[in-house]
Amino acid sequence: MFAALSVGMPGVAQKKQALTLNIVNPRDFTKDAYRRVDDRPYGGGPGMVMLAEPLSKAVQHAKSLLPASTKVIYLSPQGFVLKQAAVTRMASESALILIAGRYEGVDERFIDLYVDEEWSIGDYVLSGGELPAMVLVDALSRLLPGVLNDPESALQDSFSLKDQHDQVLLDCPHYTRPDVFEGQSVPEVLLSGNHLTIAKWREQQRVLRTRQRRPDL
Ligand code: 4FV
Repeated sequence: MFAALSVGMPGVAQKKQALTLNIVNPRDFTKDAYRRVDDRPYGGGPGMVMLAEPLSKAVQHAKSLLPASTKVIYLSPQGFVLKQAAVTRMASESALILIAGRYEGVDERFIDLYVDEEWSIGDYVLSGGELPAMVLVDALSRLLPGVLNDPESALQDSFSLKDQHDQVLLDCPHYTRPDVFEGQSVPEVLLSGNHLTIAKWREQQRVLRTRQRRPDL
């Protein structure tokens, strides 16, 4: 699954040596023949729970290769819902250890002993924490210095944009060639070459779109 991180922005970030990824498999830290990483839940109930031991050994191994202050982040639906502000804060860390769980979740004692922050990519349940971990890596990779060709574009994105009251805004509509597509033309203002008018129009569109689509913002 993690091969997807060798393409796109995470791939670019690695090629530019702005990002180093090490994938650690808890199965490599098991002792039994079946390399078990899960077991049945105390108290009964459906599904399996990830064992604390292999995860703790895997995290200790990862920590041995990283600064002692490295934060351990566990991706789970029980975490804070991830927003751009948190991604921006995380991007300033020199290293992070991301825990991708499976099954019903992990033994709570592992979380209590080793996890610094628990984050969710959204209020829905996936089959594993690998995609959430990769989502976070992707969001982080584009914020690392020297990764985006035009650093401006990171600032121009939805959720990176703030209005004059520091409110988060959705991004404005974007257009490219041809100037007429299936009978639909491009807003005249964008063809005017007047950068001030264009900037004003884009700002108005951001505010309008945010009000219409995300009144919660
Ligand atoms: C999830 C999320 C998520 C729950 C059971 C993995 C799955 C399985 N992680 N944001 N939403 N995780 O659904 O981060 O262990």
